[in-house]
Amino acid sequence: STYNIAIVGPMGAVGQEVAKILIERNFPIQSIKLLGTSANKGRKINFNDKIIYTKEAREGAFEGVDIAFFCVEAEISKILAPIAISEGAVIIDNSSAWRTEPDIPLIVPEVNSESLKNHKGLIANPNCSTIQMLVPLKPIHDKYKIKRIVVSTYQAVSGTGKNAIDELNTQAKAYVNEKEIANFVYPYQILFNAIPHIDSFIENGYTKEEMKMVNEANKILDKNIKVNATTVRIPVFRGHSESINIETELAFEIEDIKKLLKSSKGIAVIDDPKEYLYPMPLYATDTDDVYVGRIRKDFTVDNGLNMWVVADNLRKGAALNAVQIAETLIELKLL
Ligand code: 11C
Repeated sequence: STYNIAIVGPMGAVGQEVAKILIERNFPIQSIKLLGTSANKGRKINFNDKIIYTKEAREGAFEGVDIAFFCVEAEISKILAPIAISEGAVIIDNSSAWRTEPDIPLIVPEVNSESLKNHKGLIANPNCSTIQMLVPLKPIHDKYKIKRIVVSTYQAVSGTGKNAIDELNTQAKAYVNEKEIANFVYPYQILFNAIPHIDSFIENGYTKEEMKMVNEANKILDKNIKVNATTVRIPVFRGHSESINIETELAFEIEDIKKLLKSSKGIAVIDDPKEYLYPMPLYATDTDDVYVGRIRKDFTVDNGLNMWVVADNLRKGAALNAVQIAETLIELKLL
């Protein structure tokens, strides 16, 4: 069968990527609605070589919609989600609005698709940096039981959105043309810089982005794993990178970890440092896999492991994972 789809926020970085991925993967679409703000009503958007006019996301817009991909800010999701659910749509929400609600499933299909059962019309898509961390950690946790995770991220500006992509572009052009470099989106120039500040700071000294990695990993993978995160913005357009250090309960051999990762879904191991082979964001851009490399022992503790993990934050980190959730809902007959 085919489905009536809506994309809410079709002009944003994630919304556009959802549209692209639905077409690429030949998603069984009966009809498509593109829903935006009232200011963006009536805009022409090309979808699979057809012109679609955007409509306003408001009461009545979700009638007849089977699956709604929400690609909007958390505050907007809070307002629109109850409307869409009451009109019968199943929402896959990319924002942070609903992720920590206990009875809302937070899903990475390779990790916890069984939690989709008993959904109540809304499924939350995790934060990009959480998704790419958990895909390779899941098979390791199943076999060796992870006790603790220490992760540091190197995150692309597209995680912030279109305005930040524009800001890095503009700053690069200003530099080349020897003009003054202005910043609006980030508190400092991002070009040639690294800013250890993603989302806002909270009382405990961490940022919300860091706490998302902690809370979401505990909800999705295992509540008993201790997680410590530092998240940093770097001047890369697309592709988040992560240095991940873990300690496991059981002893492992590095070769077994590599074999395990190579045989797991959604992962590509690129790990031959002598040949200069390791994952990098420039080459992960526009691809689907989570890339893992620099796999090596941490000799400072028992059963310690280091890895370098890279993925396209707009694809596996957001739009692709959302579309895979929809595919899993169909496969498990949960619509
Ligand atoms: C970033 N991880 O890279 C953020 C973007 O909670 O969905 C995603 C924010 C979220 O800035």
